Amino acid sequence: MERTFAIIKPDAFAAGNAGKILARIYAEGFKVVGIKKLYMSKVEAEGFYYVHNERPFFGELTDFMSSGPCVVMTLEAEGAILKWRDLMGATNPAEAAEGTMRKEFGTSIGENATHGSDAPETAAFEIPYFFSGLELL
Ligand code: 3AN
Repeated sequence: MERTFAIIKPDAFAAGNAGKILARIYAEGFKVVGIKKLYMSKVEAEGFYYVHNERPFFGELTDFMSSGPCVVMTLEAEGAILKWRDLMGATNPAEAAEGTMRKEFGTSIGENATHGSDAPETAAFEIPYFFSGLELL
């Protein structure tokens, strides 16, 4: 079993799509090991996305992620990292496949509804950034 880290981003939460996204997560067979709503500060968003801090969209990305509440999750499944990346779809909703979360709920490359860890090392940083061991029992 593998764990990954997922976010229902502020755009999807504000649009009332958190329930639909969570329903798909369960329908695809993930176990939701940890889940909570939070309202990230700018500094917390900058810490989370520090690997992108040289990218031109870093300011826009961290403004957006701290613009409203989101839902953070730790998901478990066989091959959870790739499985959740597949269910999310391409970063740009315009290029995402039919039936994916970003196709259904994303509106732009920045406001793309969901986040997911892209590798085991990323998940190993992202999960404990938001969840303590006790929250993942
Ligand atoms: P992914 O989330 O699919 O792994 P990354 O790692 O390339 O995509 O980018 C991280 C996040 O930064 C994306 N989820 C997206 O919200 C945002 N992002 C990526 N490219 C752009 C861009 N050109 N303009 C604005 N935001 C972007």
